Amino acid sequence: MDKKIPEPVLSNDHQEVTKDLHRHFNFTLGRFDTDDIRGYMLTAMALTVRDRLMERWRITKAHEQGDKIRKVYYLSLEFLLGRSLGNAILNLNMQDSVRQALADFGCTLEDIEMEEKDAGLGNGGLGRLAACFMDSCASLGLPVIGYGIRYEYGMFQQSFQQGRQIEQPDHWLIAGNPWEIERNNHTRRVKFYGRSEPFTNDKGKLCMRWVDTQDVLAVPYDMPIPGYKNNKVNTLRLWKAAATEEFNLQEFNEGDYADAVAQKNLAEEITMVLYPNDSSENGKELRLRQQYFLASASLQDVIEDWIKDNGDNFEAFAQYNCFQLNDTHPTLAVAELMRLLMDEHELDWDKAWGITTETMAYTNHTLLPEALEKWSVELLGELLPRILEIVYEINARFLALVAHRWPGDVDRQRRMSIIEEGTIPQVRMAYLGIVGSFSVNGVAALHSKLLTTGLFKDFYELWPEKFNNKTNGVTPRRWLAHCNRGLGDIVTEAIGPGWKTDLAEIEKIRPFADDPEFRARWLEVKRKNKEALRARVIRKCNVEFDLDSIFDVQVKRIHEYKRQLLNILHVIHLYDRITRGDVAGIVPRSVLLGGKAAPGYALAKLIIKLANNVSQVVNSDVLVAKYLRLAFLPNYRVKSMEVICPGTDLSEQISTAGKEASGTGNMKFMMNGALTIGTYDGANIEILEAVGEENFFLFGLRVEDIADYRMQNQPNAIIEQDEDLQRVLRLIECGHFSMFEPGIFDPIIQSIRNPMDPWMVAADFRSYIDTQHIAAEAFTDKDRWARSSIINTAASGYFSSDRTIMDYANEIWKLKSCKL
Ligand code: 26W
Repeated sequence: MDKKIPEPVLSNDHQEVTKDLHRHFNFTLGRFDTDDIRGYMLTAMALTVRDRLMERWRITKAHEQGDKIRKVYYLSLEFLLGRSLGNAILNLNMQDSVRQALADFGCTLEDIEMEEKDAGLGNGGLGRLAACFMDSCASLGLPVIGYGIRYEYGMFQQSFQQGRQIEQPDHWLIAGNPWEIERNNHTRRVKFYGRSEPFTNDKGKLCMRWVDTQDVLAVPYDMPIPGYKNNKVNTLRLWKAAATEEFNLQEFNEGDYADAVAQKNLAEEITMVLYPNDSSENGKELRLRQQYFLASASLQDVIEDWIKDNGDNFEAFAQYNCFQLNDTHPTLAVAELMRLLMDEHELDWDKAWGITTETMAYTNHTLLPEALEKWSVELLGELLPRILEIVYEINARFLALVAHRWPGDVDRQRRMSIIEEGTIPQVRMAYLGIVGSFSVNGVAALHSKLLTTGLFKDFYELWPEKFNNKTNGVTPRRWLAHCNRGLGDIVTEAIGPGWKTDLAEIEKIRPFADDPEFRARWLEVKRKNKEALRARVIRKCNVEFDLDSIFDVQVKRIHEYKRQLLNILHVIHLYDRITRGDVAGIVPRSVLLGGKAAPGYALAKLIIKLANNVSQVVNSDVLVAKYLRLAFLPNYRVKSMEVICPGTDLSEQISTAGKEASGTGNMKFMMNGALTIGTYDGANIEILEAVGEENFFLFGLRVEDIADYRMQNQPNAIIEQDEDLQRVLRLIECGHFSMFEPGIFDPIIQSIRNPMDPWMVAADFRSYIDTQHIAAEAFTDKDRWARSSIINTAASGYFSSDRTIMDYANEIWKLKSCKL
């Protein structure tokens, strides 16, 4: 079919960009004065860039229209996008003209970039992964649409008061969001509450309908996702909740205006705030409403689109549509698709189930038991009665299958049931995801293996063909080209620019590790990046890092399994040695920590307090200062990482083996030439294999060891035999880091001494300390370090999200790229 594909007409040259910038500044924003212009300048520039995105968005859509193409929908409660301007400018190749245009206004690009707020619509790894995936899909020309929630308040902002975490709301939309386009005409209606009732339709068929519901409108806001220099712009559609007209009218007619408006809030609270928990969210109804709201609005959107071209004929639906579920959060989509197909479009159960199980794919991101979502049957029944009914039916048919396969094995039926029986019966969302999907994947090799041998073993025995691994990745555009121009430029000079779209090519810099001149330039760039990081730490923490010291960094959510505590114990150990005058072999070190604790996670918050208190003591001791500094960076987020990873020497990836599903920070650091000190966990294992043992500092127990060890884990015996650990604990216990608040760190001490400590802090202490020593020694050999650093970057090709997405596209989605 001949399609009319428009061409981009807006020019990227400096004059045109300047003209548009003026026009937006003066006319779109109505600014004529020149005072305090940065914020407006940012918006004007965003609009100038957006005009160019708009054209390419239209072109991308024109390509996709008309002849049918298979599309994928990435359903996620979180998209942690960070800033958009720099990324869009990079992808549209507008850097030079933008800089020149801004110069006319006496601004630099850096000046206005600073003004952009992060879109913090996610907690951590899972949300940022979704954002990297969107970037890769657009850059690979894949027809993938993201569906998420437009939270009014993103991830909270963190500050400290006497070293304790304080949370403040993140009203990121307050100054407007130039990147979003409201698409009122695609508004959907989502049902809640009410009841399910049988009826006979006009064809005499017995059907079910969901009645007396309280509906909420879902209004879509589209964000453009630009591909890298390929004229592609994909869509991220974020839903905002709004009250229906009737919702207000009913009360309004009863004369109660104020109540009517209050009711409106009830509907709109659904998309008010992102839940700031990255491991457990226990039974909050509002969270369940968010999940169903996303699933229902998105599925209706896709089905509506299908009906436009195909009417009520769903024969080929599965051939052209595929849904990737980002963890269990959107897995109600399984039951919702069944409902829409049966109740709204009159398909029978078997047809609907065939379509559902051919279109849904589920990704698991965690093995932590507390992070495995369950919803009480009671709550589901009240909020979504029709959905609960469908879940029960799915389960009944599934258990019949299990009974058929393993006759008489009632224990297995109980184990595998989607409904967990007990005093409070619950729906196991992961099981619903597995039963309803044709693909189930983990996010790193070890993690995927642990899923099939542990958590999902029964299901693996039933359906081995469903299970697969897709090791995570990160986008090399944001995480190298954009955030580390210095390094990107010398890589490009050495091997050309091909690595930006095919990171496997970066392997070609490996031979340069032997080139002394290249190594010198490499270290020079690293030093500049360390300067930038140092400046930020001074500004945000008032701590001065020594440029020549090893920059040792751990930034990520605060969680016991990630073991920031182990890191702090090492700092205390060094402090203890230095104050005792035992400084032989101590290499100057600057330790940076950063990350948010879930507001209700008391021990994680106490770990932050400990870090801050230790940093007070360490940094104010002039004798210690020569060797050791510790800073805790407040409000760690995407944009902080853009400064942190280029300036890091040593990346801390020290989770208890078997607990970190993959990790993605580990990949960002390695890509930027940091060396890793890490456990045999998640994607660390694959990083280690890629760089070789001599370029990685491996320590600690392995998963296999831990199972045996746990039985006879005796932290107190370990402590007794380890003088260093004893001294470290004694310093904490005696109140050295809490002079005016004695005993506040007791819960931390107890957790370490607890024979049931799941995180094995005491057990890994010795091996960690010794390996840190080896790392420090290695750092003193500048040549060797530079070589290892180059090799880390060279080996990072596999960890590009482009590779991950190609694996999803080929093996799960069966998508062909539609390269322009
Ligand atoms: C119910 C609340 C909740 C919210 C988020 C539970 C669990 C989560 C996520 C699973 C937390 C998360 O971000 N997991 C991380 O996902 C990354 C991307 O796959 C992995 O790299 C990390 O190892 C994993 O912890």
